Amino acid sequence: MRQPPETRRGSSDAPPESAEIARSPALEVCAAFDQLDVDHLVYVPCSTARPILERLAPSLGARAIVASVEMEAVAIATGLVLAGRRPLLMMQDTGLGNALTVLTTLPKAYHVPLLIFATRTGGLNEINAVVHEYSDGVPGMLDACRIRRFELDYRVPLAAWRPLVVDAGRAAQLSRRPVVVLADLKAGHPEAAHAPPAGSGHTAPHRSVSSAGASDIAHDTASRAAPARLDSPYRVQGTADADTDRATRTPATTNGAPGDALVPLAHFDALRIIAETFADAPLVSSCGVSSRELASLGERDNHLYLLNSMGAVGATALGLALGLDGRVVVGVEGDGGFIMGLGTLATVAAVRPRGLVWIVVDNGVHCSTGGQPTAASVVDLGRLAAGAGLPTLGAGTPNELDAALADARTLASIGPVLVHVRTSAEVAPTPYFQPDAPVIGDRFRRALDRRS
Ligand SMILES: Cc1ncc(C[n+]2csc(CCOP(=O)(O)OP(=O)(O)O)c2C)c(N)n1
Repeated sequence: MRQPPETRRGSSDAPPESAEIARSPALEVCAAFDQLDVDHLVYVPCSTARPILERLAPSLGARAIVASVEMEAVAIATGLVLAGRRPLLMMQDTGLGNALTVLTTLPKAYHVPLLIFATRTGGLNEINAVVHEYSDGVPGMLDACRIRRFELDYRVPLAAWRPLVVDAGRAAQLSRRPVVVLADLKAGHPEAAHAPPAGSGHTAPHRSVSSAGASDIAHDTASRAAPARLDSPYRVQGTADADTDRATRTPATTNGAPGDALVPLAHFDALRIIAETFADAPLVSSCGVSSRELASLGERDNHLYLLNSMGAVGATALGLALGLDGRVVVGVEGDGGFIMGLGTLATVAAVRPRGLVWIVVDNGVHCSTGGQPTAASVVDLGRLAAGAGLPTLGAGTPNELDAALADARTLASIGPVLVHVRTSAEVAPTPYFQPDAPVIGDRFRRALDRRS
């Protein structure tokens, strides 16, 4: 049992000892993150995590990244770890469901250590009437996916919170797998029944969440100044023709060689040109046809072939670009995957990582699953990206692609670039491709090490 503050304080005038300040679950958890030397925070907010977020995020500055959805957060953090960083991932447990496919098929499958701190919903003091329907099943869901979990709630003595979170972080490192801490910060804690030190900016983590508290948070957010919106100074090539015949996928050319437009770019040729142009750059490719076609050109250590994790290419490449401090990183994915992870467009536009070249190879269909149409047969993805404020280059012929990739390399030194490549829907016959994910991950990490 901890001593009461009076008996531990040397004199009434002396500043409180650090051990005394760390007398709430939230502050114990923050102390653990300090001990683990966390260097990035990737998170989707939760109101009970607010005391932790308010302490961590300001100290990390631009290295605190708000993700649009939890699967994206997992992929960003995975990219950061592969780049040699020590990110912490925070989310509400309600978001674990959103993250589960990517969690299991990316960091778990590729043996990437990841510490996830998930705030518990449901249980004591829960005010959300529906969330029990989901949150009661969270531990079982993680168990079913064989993702290790640690649990923290009012039954765990306060003194055990910090070591337990540190243990979870070490377990992730030692096992080279994602590990989840499920922490109930709203259920009250008998040993933390006093407010944090005045002026610390923290609210009592054990208070139950009221609707008044919720509206405070909404107000705080609304009153914050909106970031300046940059108009894209760059051209949008080859993506502007809304009347393009989507059925035949005739590319809209603006700078191709004479006659270029008559020859639609084949999917395989697009990937070959991309691989040749960025021969030495770390490259993340999407599952299905893209990874298969790329690998058929010769497997490369600097290529991270995703074998599932549809929709996570942009986010993984974003994490890598952030972790590699502006080195050119290429993400290659299909239009279906891009649309699945569309929130990442907003995140990339907000975070603006230098070095990121995000290439959407748009064949208008889910080619890997038999050619079912994607929304890109109606929606112009290049315009979408340009609308988000990203420098966007379009291409629909080999010459246009060459030119766009050369420009993209230059522009990437300033910030992220999106290249929208329209191709035909045919794919090259490629051999079955099912390499071992941990081997791909290990090769990729070593390739990055060799270059750094
Ligand atoms: C979460 C998830 N949903 C569905 C799938 C099945 N799937 C694999 S590839 C693919 C289509 C990908 O389409 P696109 O991104 O356009 O790439 P393309 O196959 O055309 O190269 C789908 C739906 C999956 N792997 N993961």
